[in-house]
Amino acid sequence: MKMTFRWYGPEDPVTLDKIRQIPNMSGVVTAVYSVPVGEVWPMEEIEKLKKDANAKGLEMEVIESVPVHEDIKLRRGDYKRYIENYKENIRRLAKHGVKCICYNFMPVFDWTRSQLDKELEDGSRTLIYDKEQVAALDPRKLALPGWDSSYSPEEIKELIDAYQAQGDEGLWESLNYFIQEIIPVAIECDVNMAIHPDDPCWPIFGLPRIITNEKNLDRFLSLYDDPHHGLTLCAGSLGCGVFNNYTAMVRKYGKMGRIHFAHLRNIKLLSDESFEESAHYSGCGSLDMVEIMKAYHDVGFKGYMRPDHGRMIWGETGKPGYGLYDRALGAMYLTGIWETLDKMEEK
Ligand code: DNO
Repeated sequence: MKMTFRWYGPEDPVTLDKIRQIPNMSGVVTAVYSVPVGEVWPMEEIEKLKKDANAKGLEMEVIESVPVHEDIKLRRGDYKRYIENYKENIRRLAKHGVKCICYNFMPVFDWTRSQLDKELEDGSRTLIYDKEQVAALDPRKLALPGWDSSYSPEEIKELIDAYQAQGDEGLWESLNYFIQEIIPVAIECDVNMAIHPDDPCWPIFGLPRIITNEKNLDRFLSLYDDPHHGLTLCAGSLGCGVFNNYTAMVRKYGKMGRIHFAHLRNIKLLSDESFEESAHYSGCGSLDMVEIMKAYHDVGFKGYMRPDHGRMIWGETGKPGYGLYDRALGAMYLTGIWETLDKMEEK
């Protein structure tokens, strides 16, 4: 296992100097943010990110994400050109030593929450998903960190209509088309493609969402029989569905060698389809982190891991979910569990 940390590039207030001081940190997970979704990433920008990270003793072997243009997910418009661009990005990243690319296939909206600063009992602030609050939101006017904010409300409305017309099976067909095109390039470049599950793992705003549960992950993996076609197994995204057993998924897909990237965070399930993001420690949430880490350890997980969203603690402000302190605590907690498992195995 290689512990990594998400870094939003030179603009990120969580600097490389801070990240490198977290014990056991092997590298950063980053991306080129200056290029519109779908376009080719300039070589100089990839190179600069890598140079900056390497200069601080950090690797840049994981990219999160190379986003997939909506035209690809809808198989319309310029999708063929965008797929060619995507292949070129895989090649360029591989040239710079990237080994794993995370992406998702969520229509229009990436991860979704209804509130980004809910105060918890201990005074920390966190992200929550409340079913009722979400139902009251107008998706045309929503914007969350990490989303492509280049669409106008009218364009979002049009996109939502197009996805509803396409439906689940249409989205599967688009995904299959995309996978058949890009995986051969990933194989050639020896880059592991790791799809991120839909977050949360159920349909929102009437949009199809398909990377949500074990049955669909099985179906996804069966699209291409090669280990370069794999998963980012995100504990928070899959774990918020009561129908998912995250630990069992780690064991199953880990044994198959299909998990390339692990996102670990804890969530507290509040009711059906409502949850808050808690501290990583098992005692704070609904997921048992020791059981999860043990499953990764038992399957001999050699991929990348990162602490996922943290709360805002100690007065920190910044990008919701991506402050320094709570994620650093999470990284150390996970590293501590892993070290214990290693040592117990030696005995
Ligand atoms: C949220 C992240 C997601 C993730 C993408 C991967 O914090 O986990 O935005 O990066 O879905 O493509």
